[in-house]
Amino acid sequence: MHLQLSLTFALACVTGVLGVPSQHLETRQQPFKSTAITSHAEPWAIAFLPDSRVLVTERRGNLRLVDPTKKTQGTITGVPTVAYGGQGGLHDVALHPKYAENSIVYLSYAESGSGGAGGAVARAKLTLDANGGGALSGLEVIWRHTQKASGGLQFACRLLFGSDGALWISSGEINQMTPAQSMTGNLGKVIKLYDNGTAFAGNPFADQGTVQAQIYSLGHRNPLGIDFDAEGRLWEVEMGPMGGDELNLIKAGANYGWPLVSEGRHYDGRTIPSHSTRPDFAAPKAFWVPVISPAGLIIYKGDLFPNWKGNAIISSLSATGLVRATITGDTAKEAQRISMGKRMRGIREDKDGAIWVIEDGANGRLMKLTPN
Ligand SMILES: *[C@@H]1O[C@H](CO)[C@@H](O)[C@H](O)[C@H]1NC(C)=O
Ligand SMILES: [Ca+2]
Repeated sequence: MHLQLSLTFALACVTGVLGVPSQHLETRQQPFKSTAITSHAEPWAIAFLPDSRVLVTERRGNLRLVDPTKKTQGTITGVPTVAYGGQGGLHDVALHPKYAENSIVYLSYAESGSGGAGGAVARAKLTLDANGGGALSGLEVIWRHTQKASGGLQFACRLLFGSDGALWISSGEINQMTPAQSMTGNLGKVIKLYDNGTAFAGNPFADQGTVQAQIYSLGHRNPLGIDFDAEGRLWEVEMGPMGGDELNLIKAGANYGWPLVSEGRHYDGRTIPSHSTRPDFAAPKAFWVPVISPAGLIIYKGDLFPNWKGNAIISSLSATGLVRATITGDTAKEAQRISMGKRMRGIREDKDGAIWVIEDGANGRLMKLTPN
């Protein structure tokens, strides 16, 4: 009784004296149960196999096969050589929409070449073995950045398949800035392809040239998360420079302004005009100053967290947790920050509505989030 009373009193003091805003109160207790499954060296991305096992990429070039029921992991061999360093290495993994029939998986990664490193996307057939591992075969590079650069920064290259079977790639500008505005290169773009790497026929610049034909939208910096909402609209999160992380609604042919406009400033302190100075560019639906460092995105569609349906859930590095934003029509607004005490690298929603996340860094845990 005493204990309870003093706890209540202490809580009242903390909330009263410090004046914690009420929107942040609910984040004191995590609104979900998190179950740690496995631990990984610099994990980047997760993908669900039909048998409920999970593929996890690790940045040095390892592809792991996780069995969540046993909390064990095996190795998939045959991953291409990756350019590990800076932010580069093995990045995303996605299953072909007809994976159940063709066993094809897609990987994005940084590759070395003339001038440094650039992003690439390859596909291969995945054969699972009886020992909790497997092998890739017939690997084929289907897309790559049109130039490479030193420094190892901002490759991004999230992969996502749409309901029309198209493959979407969120292409970073590898810290080269102006190429994000160039229509003769594919840096700093959202790319839409067929599953074989050929440009999608309905793309907005389809008749303007081979590279132009890949481009769905331009003017992106470091787009690390893409997902569709229930209406089939594509949303994207990208890291801005110093300030100015963005949540964008992606429209065919639109220019999102980088590096000509931003809500942030350059790392050397130079200012950048804001989106409001250039109404011809698409402004973000939400932005963050200071940054949250968005590293992954889902638009929640399940039933396990009914209050989050239709919301953007962003895995965030510098906010060390999840950032939830509500979407109303064409607008978006931050609604909640859920501190998890760790930089959160990746996020995916499973078909049962559970949310899976992976932490960043040396011992990044794969975790399943379910309601309390
Ligand atoms: C790639 O797939 C598209 C759509 O199925 C097809 O039209 C095109 O011919 C294919 N390209 C190659 C090189 O196979
Ligand atoms: Ca922008």
